[in-house]
Amino acid sequence: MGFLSDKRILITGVASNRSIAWGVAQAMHREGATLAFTYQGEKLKGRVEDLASQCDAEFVLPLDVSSDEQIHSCFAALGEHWDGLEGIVHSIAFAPKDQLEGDYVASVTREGFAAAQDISSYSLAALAKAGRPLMQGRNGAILTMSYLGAVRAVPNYNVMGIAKASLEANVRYLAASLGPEGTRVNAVSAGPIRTLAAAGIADFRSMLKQVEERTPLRRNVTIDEVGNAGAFLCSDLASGITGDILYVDTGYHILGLG
Ligand code: 0WD
Repeated sequence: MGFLSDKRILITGVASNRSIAWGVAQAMHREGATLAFTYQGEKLKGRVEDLASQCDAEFVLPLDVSSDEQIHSCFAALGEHWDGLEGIVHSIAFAPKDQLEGDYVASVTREGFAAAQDISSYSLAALAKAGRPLMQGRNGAILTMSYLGAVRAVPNYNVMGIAKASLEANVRYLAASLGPEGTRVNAVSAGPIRTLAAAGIADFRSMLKQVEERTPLRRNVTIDEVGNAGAFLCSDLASGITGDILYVDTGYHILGLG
């Protein structure tokens, strides 16, 4: 019996079999969780349905977090299938491509900044709010994905770094708010991984190379490693941990001078 065998968990942010959310879903499935998935837009529907079936998912729902209506419908539909929810995995981020290249001051715009905050940070609070009635009193957990750019100035990461700083603060405020009703909220801060979202960041390849050369473990992290840590954080093994950011980055964040 796996350590998530009594948990029903909603997985967002699967866009391909390289997605971090897919690594988390596979680890959770292995540990016995009952899963449901969401997909953003019709284009991803078939692919997410295929992946979801590999995890024996009970259902797959549409969800674009920029729409309050879709968030509402998603949780209404979820409530028809399940009478409660023990976990939400939020693995979603977006910023317009022109915001993720070059000098921060030169590239930042009001619209780009707002879009990054809305989709990459506010959406966590929106999902927590929509899921609250189903999660109350169930010792459940919410998990999101952050990156070192939240706390260090990383070239080209720009507005996304500020959105991740906001996301990490969001984790703390949500943890304080939902803790009294038994829900924990944590983030994994993952090292760089080649995914569709990462392809939007200028010069991403040199980030991977630099990490591989300098990080204590001398290699990049995998979605399976992030998945295992995410599964742990959403399980009762992590019952004393909330409001925290767990680095799963082969140790890169501890480095000073290179
Ligand atoms: O190096 C990396 N890949 C890292 C990613 C290092 C550390 C953290 N992360 C974070 C990302 O910032 C993000 O929060 O992990 C999370 C997942 O990202 P990922 O797995 O790297 O990327 P991907 O496989 O592309 O999944 C992210 C998905 C979107 O994919 P695309 O490629 O279409 O942008 O987030 C979803 C979408 O499926 N997404 C949305 N879902 C619902 N509503 C929305 C939206 N409005 N926007 C994006």
